[in-house]
Amino acid sequence: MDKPELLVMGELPDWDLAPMAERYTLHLLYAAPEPEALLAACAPRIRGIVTKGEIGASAALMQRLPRLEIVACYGVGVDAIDRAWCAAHGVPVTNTPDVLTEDVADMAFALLLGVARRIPQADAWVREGRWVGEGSMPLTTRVWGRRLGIVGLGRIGRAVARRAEGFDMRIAYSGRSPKPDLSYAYHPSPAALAPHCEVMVCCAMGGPATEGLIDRAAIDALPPGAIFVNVSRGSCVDEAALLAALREGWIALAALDVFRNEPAIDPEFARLPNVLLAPHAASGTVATRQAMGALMQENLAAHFAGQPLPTEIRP
Ligand code: 8YV
Repeated sequence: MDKPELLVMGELPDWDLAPMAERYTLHLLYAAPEPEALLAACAPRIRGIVTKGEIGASAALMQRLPRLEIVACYGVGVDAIDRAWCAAHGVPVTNTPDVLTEDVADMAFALLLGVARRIPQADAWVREGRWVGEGSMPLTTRVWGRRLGIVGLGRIGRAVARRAEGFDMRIAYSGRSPKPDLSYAYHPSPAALAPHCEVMVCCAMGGPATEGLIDRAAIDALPPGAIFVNVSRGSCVDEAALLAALREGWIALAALDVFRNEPAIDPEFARLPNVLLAPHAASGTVATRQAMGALMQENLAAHFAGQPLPTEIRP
């Protein structure tokens, strides 16, 4: 029997591509010198799209694939996939929840500690001989015991909160609804949460519901000198307002793993000395990426075997 043909939108590790190539015919769109020519040639036979959190599957693409049966996302966030189109055309969408939660929460804390305690600058201070030449580096900012506001207390937000408890932080959160199982103070919006936040960490899911969620009003409501961390999606933030607050020092420090228009981010971020940058790498450990790939493949295998999908996102 012919192998099902899949369109692979973004680069995947060889440890996924190799076993997938045995079961499927893979069309690697990201590696094609002429993506349009590749698409024109294979579109009528494509039965599945494999995509990633940061790379989308648009209606314009999917309507060119008359045999499309499944969209499998290598990532938990499916904001870049046109789910309304998928629902209307009976195409299931799967993602990779849970397996990446703890690593993303680790990264939120790594970024928070990195920017507050000036870890990149500390490293440079030693390497550049400034310790010998100038003595101690400038003093840094305390993290433990501070007031933390988490925007979005889903799986990742809760994992951030668990870590924050170990740092004796005083935790509050905002989200669509209060979580009755948790005693942290609830606020209905980031603007309402902001006055509490010496540190604000954004863990909200992306997509239309959270577009511009952390807006100018929320940023203006932060106490002066706040620290802002984002491990969710750049689209959750009004970046112009964030940049203005960083320029003024209203937000003293920011640590960002996600941006609008990745990877060609607003170049001003890289010019600001009070920002720590990461290239959308929060889930990027070998162990988690292997687990994400395995779960994505389980979803594909279940689909083509006619079995229930392990982690389908309900339309
Ligand atoms: C990316 C993510 O998918 O899970 C998500 O929503 O954004 C990330 O884990 C990852 O970078 C793989 O490309």
